[in-house]
Amino acid sequence: MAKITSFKYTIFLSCSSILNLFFVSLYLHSRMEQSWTKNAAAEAEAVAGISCSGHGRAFLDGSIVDGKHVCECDACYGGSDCSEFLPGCVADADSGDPMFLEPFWLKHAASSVIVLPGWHRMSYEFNDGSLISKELETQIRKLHAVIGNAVTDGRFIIFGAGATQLLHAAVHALSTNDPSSPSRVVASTPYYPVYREQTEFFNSEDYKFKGDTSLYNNERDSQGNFIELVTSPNNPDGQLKKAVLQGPSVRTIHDLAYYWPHYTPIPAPADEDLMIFTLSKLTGHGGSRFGWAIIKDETVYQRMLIYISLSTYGVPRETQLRVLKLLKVALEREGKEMFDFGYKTMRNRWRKLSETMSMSKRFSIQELEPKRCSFHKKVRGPSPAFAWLKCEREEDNDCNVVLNSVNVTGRDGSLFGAESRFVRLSLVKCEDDFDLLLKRMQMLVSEENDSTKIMPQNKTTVNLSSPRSNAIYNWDHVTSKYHLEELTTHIQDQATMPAY
Ligand SMILES: *[C@@H]1O[C@H](CO)[C@@H](O)[C@H](O)[C@H]1NC(C)=O
Ligand SMILES: *[C@@H]1O[C@H](CO)[C@@H](O)[C@H](O)[C@H]1NC(C)=O
Ligand SMILES: *[C@@H]1O[C@H](CO)[C@@H](O)[C@H](O)[C@H]1NC(C)=O
Ligand SMILES: CC(=O)N[C@H]1CO[C@H](CO)[C@@H](O)[C@@H]1O
Repeated sequence: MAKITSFKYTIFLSCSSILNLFFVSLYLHSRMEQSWTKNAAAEAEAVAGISCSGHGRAFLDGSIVDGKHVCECDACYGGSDCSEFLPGCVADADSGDPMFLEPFWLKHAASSVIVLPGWHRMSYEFNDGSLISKELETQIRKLHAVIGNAVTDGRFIIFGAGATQLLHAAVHALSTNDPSSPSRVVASTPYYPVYREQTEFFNSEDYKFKGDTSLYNNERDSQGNFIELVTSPNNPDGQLKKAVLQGPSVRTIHDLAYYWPHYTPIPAPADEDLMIFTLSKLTGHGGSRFGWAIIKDETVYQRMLIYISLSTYGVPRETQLRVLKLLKVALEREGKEMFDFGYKTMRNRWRKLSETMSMSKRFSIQELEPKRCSFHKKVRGPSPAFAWLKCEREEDNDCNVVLNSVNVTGRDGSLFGAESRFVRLSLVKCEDDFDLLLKRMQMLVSEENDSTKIMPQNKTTVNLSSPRSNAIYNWDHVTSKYHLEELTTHIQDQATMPAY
C-alpha cells in the first residue's frame, strides 16, 4: 500500500514539475518577447512615482537636477516637492487651459498609456497616401454618435494642429479668391480674440476682419461676402449661439470647441456646414495640438486639405496614435465616466462661484438657463468653462484693475470686442487654481461696504425691470425650480463621484 502511494507521489511530482517547467519557460519566453518595452515602462513609472505633494508633477522630458527629475509645481506652489504655498501669488484666471481633467487621466493611467517605438510610422504618409489614420477618423465619428453633439454621416473629416490651425484653414477655404472684394470675417461680440488676431496677423488680400456681426445685420450693409464665425457655446459667455447673418453670400464656421457635456447641455446634434472641434476642451490635452473639422461641401474640404498640406503636411502620427487611445478611454462605458466627471467638476465650480457672486452688488456674472441635455437625458443646469464677469460700479470701468487689487487676473473684455468693464475668468484650470480664484473672489466680495446692505436674494424686493436684478432673480428662480433635481444629483454625486 505504502509503495503504491509513493509511486503515485512520484508520478504526481514529475507531472507537476513538468507542468511547472512548461509554464516557467512560457513565462520567460513572453518576458523576452516583451523585453523591449520593459526599460521604457520602468522609466515612466519611476518618474510617475516622484511625489510632488499633489500640487505638481514630474515629467519624463522635464528638467533633471543632480541626475533626478524635478517636480513642476502648480502656480502658487513651490519647493522641491511643491508643498509650499506662495501666499502673495497671483491667481491667474486668464488662460483656458483645461487642466481640470487631469485627475481623470491620473486615475486612468494604465488604460491610457501608449507605447511608441522608434520605428512607429516613420513615413510622411499612411500607406494609402493620406495623412490621417482611418481608425482615428472612425473613432471620432463614433464619439459624436455616442455623445450626440454632431452629425457626421456623409461628411468629410480633416485633422489639424488644434482648432487654431483649422480656424484659419476654414477662413481660407471659404474666402473669395478675389482681392477686389475680400470676404468680411465677422463674429458676434463678445467673441474669441483669436478670430480677430489671426485674421489680422495673416493679413490676406482675400479676407479682412470686420468686427461685430450686428453691424451688418441689415439689408443696406450686408452687401458682399461674409464669413461669420459662430461659437457655441460662446467663448467667453457660455451662451448657445446660432448664426446671425443670412443669405447666399454668407458662409459660416461653427466653432464647437466647447460643445461637450462638460460645459453645456447638448440640446441636439449640431448639423452645420463646417464645424470645428478640438481635443483640448474634450479630454484636456491642449498640448497635443489636435483638432478636427467636419465639412459638408467637398470643394471646401479640398481647399482646407491644401491649406493643411502646405502648412504642416498633416498632424504628427505620434499625436494621432495618442488621440486614438485617449478617445477609446473617453468612450469607455459610453462616455459615462469621463463626461460625468467633466460635467460635475465644472458644475460644482460654477455653483460655488455663483453663490459668491450672488452676494455681490459690485460684480455680476452671466446668466445661463438650464436646458434639456440629450446626453444626460434630463434638464440640467449650467457648467460653463468661463465666467464673464462684469464690474457694475460706474467707476470700475477697468475690471481687471479691480481684480488685481486682490491679486486676481483675468482676460480683459476689450480683447473680446466688449468693454474693459468685463473680464473673462477661466474656470477650467486645475483645482489649485480654481480654489485660489474662488478664495480671492470671496475676499473681494466680502470687502463690499456694509452700507450697501446686501440681503442675498430677497425675491420680493427685486426690481424685475432692471437687467441687473433680473440676473439675480433668474438665478434664484432657476435654483428654486431645479433645487430638488440639483439637490438629488448633489447627493448622488457624493455617493457616486469616484475618488480623484
Ligand atoms: C497681493 O500681492 C502682494 C504682493 O505680492 C501682497 O503684498 C499682498 O498681500 C497680496 N494680496 C492678497 C490678497 O493676496
Ligand atoms: C424682504 O424685503 C421686504 C421689504 O424690505 C421685507 O418686508 C421682507 O420681510 C423681506 N423678506 C425676507 C424673507 O427677508
Ligand atoms: C426698476 O428699475 C428700472 C430700470 O433700472 C427703473 O427705471 C425703475 O424706476 C425701477 N423701479 C423701481 C420700483 O425701483
Ligand atoms: C460709500 C461708503 O460708505 N464708502 C466707504 C466704504 O468703506 C470704506 C472703508 O471700508 C470707506 O473708506 C468708505 O468711505
